[in-house]
Amino acid sequence: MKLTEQLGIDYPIIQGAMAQIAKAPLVAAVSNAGGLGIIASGGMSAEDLRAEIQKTKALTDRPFGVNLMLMMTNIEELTEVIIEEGVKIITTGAGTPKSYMPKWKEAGIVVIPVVPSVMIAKRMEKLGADAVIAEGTEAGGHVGETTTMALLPQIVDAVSIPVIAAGGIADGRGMAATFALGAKGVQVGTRFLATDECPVHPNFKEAVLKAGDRDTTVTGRRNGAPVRSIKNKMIKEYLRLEEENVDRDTLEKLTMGSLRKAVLDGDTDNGSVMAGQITGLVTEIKPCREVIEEMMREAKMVAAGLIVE
Ligand code: TUI
Repeated sequence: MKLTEQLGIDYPIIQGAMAQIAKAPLVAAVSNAGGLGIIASGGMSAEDLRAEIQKTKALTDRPFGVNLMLMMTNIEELTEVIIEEGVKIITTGAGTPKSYMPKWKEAGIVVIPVVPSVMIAKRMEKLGADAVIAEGTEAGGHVGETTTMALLPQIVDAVSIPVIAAGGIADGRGMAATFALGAKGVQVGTRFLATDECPVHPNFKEAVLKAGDRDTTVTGRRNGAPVRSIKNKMIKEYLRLEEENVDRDTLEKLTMGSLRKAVLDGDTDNGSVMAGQITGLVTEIKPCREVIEEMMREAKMVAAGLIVE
């Protein structure tokens, strides 16, 4: 079965689950445009998630999914809400969904883990994942080490389930490139930050529009939770402290609540402005429908016009 049929969507474009940002307005806009919107449940309580699912349902009749950030401690409760509300698609990130998988599969949910390596992709296939999202280190937020260009074909060769590409894709050229490497779909985050419907502070959108190809960096490699974001005052301070080998607590204090600062308050100097390396390509705010339709049109044109000689 084609991925789009399996997910009940028109186009194989999935919106990346961006914590604090990927809520009803963005999720419904992506799903209404024929892609797959995903609610980011990271940081939400079960009641928060239920409210967000119900808001989304009020805005769209199309399928949408929920992402579970596996570092969270309330996965069981979030799972109950997902099943009760009849959401049929789960993506996971930042860990292994091993212990939850049987329950999700029993509930008839399509499970699509985000994976940063071949080993984890194979493990997810064995556990019964319906597809995997191969996310390269170009992506924003919590990332692995390998680039999309290198990771994707290796995962495509290693598993028999569909592979969705993520990290570094913001237009039809990028989409076509990942399909050339064997992807059956793309997950896109950064491009959807700069959309009319994205409920992030305008300063955050402005930071994404302004940032160039070298303006993101990864912090936290040392403590095992590497995160890519746009360089700013806070990140420079973090890197300086990391260099000085300060203890974990000091670093944690600096980043505590930093995503909220950027997303809700628009404090792009002291907040965490998570975005991928492709941010340099994003220079205009558009409606989600336009992003999706342009991406499909361009990907088809690029793929049809490829000449290798
Ligand atoms: O999860 C993401 N990206 C994220 S989560 C997030 S929220 C956050 N906020 C502050 C600090 C840290 C996180 C922001 N961005 N992407 C998916 C992803 N999953 N990337 C890497 C992984 C991953 C890592 C290890 C998936 C599986 C895995 O398994 C390890 C194991 O236990 O086998």
